[in-house]
Amino acid sequence: MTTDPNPTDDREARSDEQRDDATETASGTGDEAADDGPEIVDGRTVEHLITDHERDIAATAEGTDATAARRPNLELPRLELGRRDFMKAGAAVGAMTGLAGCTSVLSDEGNGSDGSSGGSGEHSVAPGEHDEYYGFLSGGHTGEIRVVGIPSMRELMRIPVFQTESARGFGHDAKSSEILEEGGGYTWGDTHHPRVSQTDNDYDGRWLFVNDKANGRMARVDLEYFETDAITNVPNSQAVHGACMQLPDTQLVFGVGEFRVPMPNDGRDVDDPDAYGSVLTAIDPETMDVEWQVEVDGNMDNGDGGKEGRWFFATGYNSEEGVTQGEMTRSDRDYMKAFDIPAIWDAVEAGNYEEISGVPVVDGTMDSSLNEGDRPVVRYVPTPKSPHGVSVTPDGNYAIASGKLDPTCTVIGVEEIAEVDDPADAILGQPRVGMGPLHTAYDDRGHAYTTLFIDSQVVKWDYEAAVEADPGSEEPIVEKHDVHYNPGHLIASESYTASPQGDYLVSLNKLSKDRFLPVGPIHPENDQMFYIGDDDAGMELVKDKPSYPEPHDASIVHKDKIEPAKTWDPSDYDLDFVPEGEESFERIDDSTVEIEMWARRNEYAFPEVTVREGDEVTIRISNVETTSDVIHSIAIPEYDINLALAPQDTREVTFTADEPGVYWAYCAYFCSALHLEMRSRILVEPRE
Ligand code: CUK
Ligand code: CUA
Repeated sequence: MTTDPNPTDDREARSDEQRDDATETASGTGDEAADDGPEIVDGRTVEHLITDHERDIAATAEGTDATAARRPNLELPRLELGRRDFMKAGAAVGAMTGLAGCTSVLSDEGNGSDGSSGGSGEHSVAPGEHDEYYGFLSGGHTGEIRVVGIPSMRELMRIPVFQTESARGFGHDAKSSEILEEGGGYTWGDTHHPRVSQTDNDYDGRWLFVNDKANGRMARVDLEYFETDAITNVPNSQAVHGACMQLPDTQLVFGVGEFRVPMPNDGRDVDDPDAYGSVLTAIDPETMDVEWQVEVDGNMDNGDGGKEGRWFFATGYNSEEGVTQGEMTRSDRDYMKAFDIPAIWDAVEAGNYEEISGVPVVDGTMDSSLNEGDRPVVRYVPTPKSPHGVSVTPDGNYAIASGKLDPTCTVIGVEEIAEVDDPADAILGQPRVGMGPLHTAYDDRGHAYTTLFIDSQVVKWDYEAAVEADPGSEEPIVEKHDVHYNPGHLIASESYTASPQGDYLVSLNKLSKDRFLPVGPIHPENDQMFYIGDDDAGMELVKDKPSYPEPHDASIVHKDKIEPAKTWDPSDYDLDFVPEGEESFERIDDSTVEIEMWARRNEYAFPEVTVREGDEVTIRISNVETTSDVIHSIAIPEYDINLALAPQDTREVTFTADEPGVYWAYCAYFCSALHLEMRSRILVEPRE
């Protein structure tokens, strides 16, 4: 594999079409430069960034002109993209046809030995073999978490979090229904940032926390049972976006508020945007109670915790505090906020807060009195235009923010942030990495990997070199590699800990376009895995995995750090187990029935149950199997219920039998040869 060590100069003059072209002609001329491309070469302005991106998309779609003509104009200041712009873009693409893309892509995809589509060889996992890592991917607006094995990228499990889900019975039994109900009673969520709890800056495998951007919530998944066990509905906040913990020991879980809203949002100030606010929320990981919030200026976006426990960093956009896109992107400068956690606790303990919706809210806005003096609660670090991702380097020395609408990353010194008078002086480096930098992950050798949304690439760079180099320098760049296409997050194995493994990197690409068989106008996304363990050979694209919409972030945890249960331990459950022989049917009163029963291969305790129309029926049911993987369920037709029952698990459900008739309750898990016969007749007798 021949990786061009310095492929940066002609980067901005590229397009997806050109890349596709290069992919097809695997023997392409990889070394030729594309110097005199179209005028789109220097993209420090929003206009250029958006034009570039829209051009890429338009050029790749079939029938460029028609597509472009249907595309709505973008409302950006001084910018209106119309048909003419896309015609221009089409011409630019034409001019570039035949120019080669990244040479490493040519060799990866062209040599056939370790092709990107299916995966084979060294980084594949043979049938029956286990993966090295768990990957926990957020499911975006499906509201779930997906568990994949890495490096195979096989999907191992899905964990419903914010949505009801029948296969696992989530939102069907009393306990999980109550979790969803107490979490606000919504039917969906938008999970973005799954983070696994840590002890001493390493994964402890206890919990996974994930945000709900849609309805402003934070959930906790128990990683013994791989099941959601708590949802906190965060007050004073819409869109809990960034999610992370206070390290090194998961002392607090942080939710980063994005959309600014009135606080409380109860009808006051509806059309007075100046009175809206955005808060950082601190949640106790054990109780999942909100401890405090800090109000800040501007929108916030993503967050990450320092390794030492003092600082929490959150990027932000819309320092303009506008309510339209034009207003939000007017300024060239936004802020990364550095929250001084002990200073915030001091303020809370000293009573320096306002209680809103039952939560202490500390004023961390720029003009707050708590930000005067030598121990401000929030330090505002000026960063270029709408920074998006932020992540702290494994050594804990730097917080790196990705520019989004600016082609740089900003390297902020964590020690320096505590010492400098002017927070701007904590900026130690600002390499120019490429167009549309969104998120950054790390290996164990001092490299940062940043997704470039607009360039459709991952750039590998050296963060110590970035501190040495002049601002705007491209020298720290080690390598760039194409991805397909438009990556959001990327994640490297154990990159969020103090000791990344440095072997695998997954780029979560928003668009898959032509990479898979077409499946209608809603395309899958494309999660691409790289092997990054060989710095001499460069990044090696190993796998494409189509992905249901839509993962944002992920955490990759070594398998030895997770200890899932094989069966339920009844003592972990707050219901009493129902052993064989102790089943019961009890009529409590004229309209209340309580049933305790069990399930095993291939029967339920009761082959039939008779109740009366209008009865409130409670069924508690245990799966008495002790053999792992013998799962039963009890599906109760007409009453919209399916309880999944892992071995030794007990679940309960209450429903009103308001429809007279005969209903066959059945087991929906194929559990044995007599699975189809595993049924119980529910007779609902009409009342006179
Ligand atoms: S955000 Cu989605 S790509 Cu919610 Cu972390 Cu950047
Ligand atoms: Cu039990 Cu099928």
